[in-house]
Amino acid sequence: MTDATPQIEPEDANVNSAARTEPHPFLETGRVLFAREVSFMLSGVSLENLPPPGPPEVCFAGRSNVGKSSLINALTNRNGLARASNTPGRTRELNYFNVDDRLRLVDLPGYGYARASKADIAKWTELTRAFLRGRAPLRRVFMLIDSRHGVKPSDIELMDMLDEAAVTYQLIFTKTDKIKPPQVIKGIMKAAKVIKKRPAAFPEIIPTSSVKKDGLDLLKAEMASLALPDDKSV
Ligand SMILES: Nc1nc2c(ncn2[C@@H]2O[C@H](COP(=O)(O)OP(=O)(O)OP(=O)(O)O)[C@@H](O)[C@H]2O)c(=O)[nH]1
Ligand SMILES: [Mg+2]
Repeated sequence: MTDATPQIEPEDANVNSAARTEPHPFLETGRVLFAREVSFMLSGVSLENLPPPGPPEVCFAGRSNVGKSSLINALTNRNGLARASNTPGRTRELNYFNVDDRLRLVDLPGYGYARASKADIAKWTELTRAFLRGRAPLRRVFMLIDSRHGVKPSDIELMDMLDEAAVTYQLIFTKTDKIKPPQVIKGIMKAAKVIKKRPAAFPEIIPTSSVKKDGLDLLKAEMASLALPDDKSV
């Protein structure tokens, strides 16, 4: 972590439980997991062509351009693994990545892009809703929020759906390098209030920067806590 990593004070954590006060118990497991092989599996445009259920799955959801693909690249230390671009709406499929046969990451197409066509929005809604509500191995949705913009109405819509479907989601703040640390903390506090009473929301919010590689250890640790155990090391 760099000096720019926002530190949430323990007293703030007590107010909204957005922050961790103890080291994450899966930090080392997460480091080892992501040091192993991560490979692209497939791109699915319909639920029928997704891989048969296997290891636990986590997905990255969020508004268009929030940084989903960049975060996957940063986590796996592979620049071109997930496509990332300046063109919103670039990711149009459900992209599957295999992490050491113990976890699958799914990069979802972004939502909330103002200039998307009605047909594209309808397609996103149909495919991702069906995936998010009905994918049996899905353990957690990482809902990415741009630190500069905070929670938007389209994020709230997704939260409503996930609360109703009882699918756990965790907020991940992205692009923290773009604003000053106190502003990041302020945004996280605000978001913590939004999720406080939501039944399927995981209370801890993780600030990240794919550019500075901040917050990745904690995110890896969260994912490791959901992955199959490492039988190769026993
Ligand atoms: N400064 C900064 N820029 C970032 C960061 N993460 C992503 N970006 C930039 O934000 C833009 C969008 O990133 P993507 O990773 O393509 O976003 P996405 O959420 O996958 O977008 P869609 O696939 O369109 O939904 C790109 O220009 C990235 O370089 C970050 O942590 N810091
Ligand atoms: Mg993308």
